[in-house]
Amino acid sequence: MTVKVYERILDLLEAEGIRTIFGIPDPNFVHMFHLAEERGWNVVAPHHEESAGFMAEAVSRMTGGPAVCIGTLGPGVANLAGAMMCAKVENSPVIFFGGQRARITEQRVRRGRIQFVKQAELFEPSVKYSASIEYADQTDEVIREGLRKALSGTPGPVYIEYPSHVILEELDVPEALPPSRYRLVGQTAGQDGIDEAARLIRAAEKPILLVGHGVHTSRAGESVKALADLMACPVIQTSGGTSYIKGLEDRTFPYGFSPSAIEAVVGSDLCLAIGTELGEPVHYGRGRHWVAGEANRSWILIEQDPEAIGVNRAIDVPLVGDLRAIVPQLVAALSDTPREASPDLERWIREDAERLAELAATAPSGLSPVHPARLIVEATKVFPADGIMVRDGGATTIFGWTYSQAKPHDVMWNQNFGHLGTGLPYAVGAGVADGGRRPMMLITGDSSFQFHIAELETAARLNLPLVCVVAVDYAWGLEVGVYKRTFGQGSLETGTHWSTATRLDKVAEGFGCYGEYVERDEDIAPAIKRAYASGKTAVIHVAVDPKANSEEMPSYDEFRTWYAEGTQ
Ligand SMILES: Cc1ncc(C[n+]2csc(CCOP(=O)(O)OP(=O)(O)O)c2C)c(N)n1
Repeated sequence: MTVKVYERILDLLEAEGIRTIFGIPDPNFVHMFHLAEERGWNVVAPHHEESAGFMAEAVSRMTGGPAVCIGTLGPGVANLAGAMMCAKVENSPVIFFGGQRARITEQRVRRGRIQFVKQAELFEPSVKYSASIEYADQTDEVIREGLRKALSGTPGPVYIEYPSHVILEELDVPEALPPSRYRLVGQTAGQDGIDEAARLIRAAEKPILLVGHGVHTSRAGESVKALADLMACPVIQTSGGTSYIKGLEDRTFPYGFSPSAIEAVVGSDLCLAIGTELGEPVHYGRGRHWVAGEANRSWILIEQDPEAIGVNRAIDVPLVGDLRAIVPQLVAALSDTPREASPDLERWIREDAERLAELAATAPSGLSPVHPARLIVEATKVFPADGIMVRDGGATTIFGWTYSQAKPHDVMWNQNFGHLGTGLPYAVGAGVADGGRRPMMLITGDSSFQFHIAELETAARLNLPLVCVVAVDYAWGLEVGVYKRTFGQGSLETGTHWSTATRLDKVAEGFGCYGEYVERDEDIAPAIKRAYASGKTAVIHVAVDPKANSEEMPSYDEFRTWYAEGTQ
């Protein structure tokens, strides 16, 4: 069949189940956008290309598959750069398409070319693959290589340049191939490894499951639940894996922040790690809380990238492949020999529940502006069943780790790269992936919220059921705390404060959203309920105590141990 290049690109993406594209169109992309819309795709234009990249990343987190965004030649592509680096560090398989001038223009010896920089070289270190569709008949090989690279080994972003001279070229091509014909799909582990892992699990007395970001982004919760049931053990969340698997909410404990988690880790004789890089926030699986029991503990690691095995710590049984395929193999191997839960498990569950209840009861209350700990408690108490949680901000996020009363099945948070400003675009992307069905809550610091605040218009345009709860101290609160710790109270806090005349609820109204201003504890939950009932995207401006926000972050010392300088 004869197709244009842009049409073929859509065919190839559709073969991977992609039906959503984010970006701001320009001559390079209008044909593609037009046809995508005709074919029933979600074509979503944000207000900044970086947002487009974050939105695509959120789609990939929600679907477990690749996702797509575009940037127009020159400035549009430049704006994608932050999102590309973010996707690299967050291991998100996002395909970034960049427009470009026709190659004849690029190759000329000229000064003063409009909307032109050499793009691909700028991004090469930040992506897994960078290529250009120079000739129309390269379309299949370049797009497939992009998808292959994005999804193989550790997932990550690719950059594909789409210069204007190829867009309208015609190709004579057969039907697009299904993914399994051009890349490895569902790679299982060898049976010897599975048998050895099952033997270790059966022999262990105090096993734990260490569950990371990858379990959630590959949407493997159900099979991990089956495995956790057979192992009858606690689930320890990494800081990137803070979603809760359905049915495991009560026995899932956050690494480092819950005494139950720490006790389970210290006493464990086997750790089965899934979907985690064993990075700095889990102390590479060998520092801090792991030190005590190191000599008695075996490690099984399920990992898609063979080159990651043994890098951060020694592994006894590496199971290389797709965790979506390997976890069911382990479930099958263990199904006739389920373990008995140790009496400790019941105690940890009880103690963790008591810990949460106590935090809710003791979070400082009755203050105006509100104490940030109280804000987290009040907001998360009314987090809707099966909602999607999104996080952004500095101190606000740190208060959230300790005080959150909600156990969401989906959490969007930029943990590895720590890129502020991702919250609102992540919420939009997650909402688009979900078709706007599930309610969403963004809990965010006020400065972070303003990076991409124009995406409120996008959320409102798409009618997303999103309530943004913004902790407003009119400052970059975490950095205020850094000044205080570095120079002492009363020092200059240069560059950390901004106008207290700002009203984010009114900004929201200006975008057609619902807005409320709150400054007392008891008004937080009712305002959130009214916001959901409004049927609009909403912003609750909650005035929080700047002193508490910068000085009283809980478990701050634990958080600082993530930065492993000098302790590796
Ligand atoms: C894009 C980006 N810029 C800067 C930082 C450094 N940083 C981390 S937390 C923080 C302050 C965040 O302020 P806000 O969103 O108001 O949240 P708060 O700390 O007040 O709760 C800054 C500047 C970062 N992580 N990402």
